Amino acid sequence: MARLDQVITNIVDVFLEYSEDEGKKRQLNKEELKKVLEQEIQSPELKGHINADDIEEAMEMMDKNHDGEVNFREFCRCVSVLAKCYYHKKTGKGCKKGKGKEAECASED
Ligand SMILES: [Ca+2]
Ligand SMILES: [Ca+2]
Repeated sequence: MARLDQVITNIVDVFLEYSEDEGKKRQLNKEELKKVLEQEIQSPELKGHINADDIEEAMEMMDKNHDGEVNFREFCRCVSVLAKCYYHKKTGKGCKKGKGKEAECASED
């Protein structure tokens, strides 16, 4: 598979695999989210932005509609935030903690 094929299928597969573990299917509750972060994020750079050790904060950062669980849309948004953080790190612009608890990246412009 080409690299982007892998990225896209991995995002979907990881979400489906972990979200169907318990509780509502296609929603990650706190326990499921913790497992995703522990097992599917290994790079220290990314762990610095979202960490299973502070699952309350991670959930707050990801759960945009405040229903206590992470749906696929919220999951994708977080993946893209992490990708942007990594991008800015590679290109030397750094990643700053945004307003409130939300870790955001320096904008493109
Ligand atoms: Ca679930
Ligand atoms: Ca939610």
